[in-house]
Amino acid sequence: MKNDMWKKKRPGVAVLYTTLFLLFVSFLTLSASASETTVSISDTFLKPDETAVTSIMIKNVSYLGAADISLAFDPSVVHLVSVANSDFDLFDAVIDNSTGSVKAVGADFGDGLYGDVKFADVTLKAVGNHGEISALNISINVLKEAGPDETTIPAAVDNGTAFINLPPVAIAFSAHRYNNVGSSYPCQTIFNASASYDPDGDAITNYTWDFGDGYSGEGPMIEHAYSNCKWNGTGYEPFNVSLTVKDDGGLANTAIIQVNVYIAGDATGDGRVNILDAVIVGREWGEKCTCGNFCWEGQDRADRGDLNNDCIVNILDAAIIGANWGDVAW
Ligand SMILES: [Ca+2]
Ligand SMILES: [Ca+2]
Ligand SMILES: [Ca+2]
Repeated sequence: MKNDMWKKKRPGVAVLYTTLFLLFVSFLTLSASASETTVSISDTFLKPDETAVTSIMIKNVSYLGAADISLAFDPSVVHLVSVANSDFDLFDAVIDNSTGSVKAVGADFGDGLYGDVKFADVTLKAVGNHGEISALNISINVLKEAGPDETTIPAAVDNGTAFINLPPVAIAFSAHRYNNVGSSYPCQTIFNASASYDPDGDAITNYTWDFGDGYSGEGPMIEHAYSNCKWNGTGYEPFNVSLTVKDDGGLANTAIIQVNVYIAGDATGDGRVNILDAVIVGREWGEKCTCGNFCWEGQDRADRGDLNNDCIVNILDAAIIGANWGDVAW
């Protein structure tokens, strides 16, 4: 009897929860669509005495009619060469490189601007020394809709920075692009970031790796063992490995590479350990890495056949196939 009463009540509870859930989903949808207008200037990187262009954007507007925006900068670090190329029909800017400010106004002819609007391209020249920075601070004096009502558009500000410094360039290699499963066999992945560089000669002070499996590490050369592979039902998915390098001025750059982690003994990458894998090891028997640093660059099949990642295809790789004969990834 108790059971019957409980059963009768359950549909009402289910309807209540469904309604609450739908309300929550529609709230999320509304919040996502009601994103705000933002006036922003992106970071810019210059060498001493050279110029670079960045842009002031007014993002996510509708019926924008006029804008009056100021930009403040450190005139001992950068000067402004020009402020131009606006999406507005009428545009004018007054640059003052002695105080470090520019005041610019744009006006639309009446039909309004929509979406992401370019207020202006700003051309900067570095007048300071390598390593110096200048804030690029925006203030909004007027931002209003087209038409006679003078309706103000509320907006957030996203300031930028001018760096007299170029960011480093991250370059990542995985010595072995295949196999890489390291839980039960000596099959470490070796990652190498030593080709990364800084275009203006700064020291690279940080090499940070994210191996894509929840683990991370530091250093220009690093080993990592994956403890499992990602089988999606029809094939392996590679791990995305990211390398972030920083120069001694704190500027960063990130590169992403993919590594293929297979079950032990699977040279072909089909998810099974069988005769086809033995064939690869047989055909590549005796092959060694030729490009140094445990690197199989340009030797794709030998890389596959080197199941324990020791840079030679030999009896140890054949033994891994033997020990895992018949295994599957699913
Ligand atoms: Ca640099
Ligand atoms: Ca296979
Ligand atoms: Ca080997």
